[in-house]
Amino acid sequence: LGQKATVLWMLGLSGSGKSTLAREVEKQLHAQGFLTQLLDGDNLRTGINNNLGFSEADRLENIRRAAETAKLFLNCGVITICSFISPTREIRDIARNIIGADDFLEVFINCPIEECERRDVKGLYAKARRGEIKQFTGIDSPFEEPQSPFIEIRTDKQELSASSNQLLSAILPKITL
Ligand code: GGZ
Repeated sequence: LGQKATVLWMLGLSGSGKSTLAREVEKQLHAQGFLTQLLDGDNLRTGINNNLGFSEADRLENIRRAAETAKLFLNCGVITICSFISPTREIRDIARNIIGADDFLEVFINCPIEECERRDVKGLYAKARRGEIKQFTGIDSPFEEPQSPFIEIRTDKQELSASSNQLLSAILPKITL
């Protein structure tokens, strides 16, 4: 393999564009011959994490298992793209400690909550505002911005292709032998 394995840990609010960007970056990496694995709420919360909800303790366990899973992929040489809200510094420290700081690239998908709520792709913000979903991140559950991410991507200020290029050019030196 002509690649150096690493974990891209993408974090941000619901609706910030994490999954869209994660899928686009994975597509571009594949096209360049990299071996990748995407881990996100869609494939973990329906499978190994299907007994977990959104309490603080469950989010912590969600991220702990996600990080342990990412470490398995990392150890077999795969570029592992993780996409989880990962709302608190404590939660992200847990992930970083499991994976190892040298292989953990924190990618902050920064989009103001007003814009996430305006997009409301799945109607979840509206439900949270009506009280139909409790403990919704940014509404009645905390989101702490990272203080020193490897990279910050403003999805409200640029198109998907620009965000993807920004992320790819930052990580290529880290994943190329
Ligand atoms: C936040 C929630 C909640 C609550 C359901 N709070 O935009 P989505 O829908 O597709 O992605 C969100 C996903 C978040 O799961 P994560 O595993 O990334 O979260 S964490 O890192 O905090 O464990 C959202 C949906 O689940 N969702 N209820 N209450 N997001």
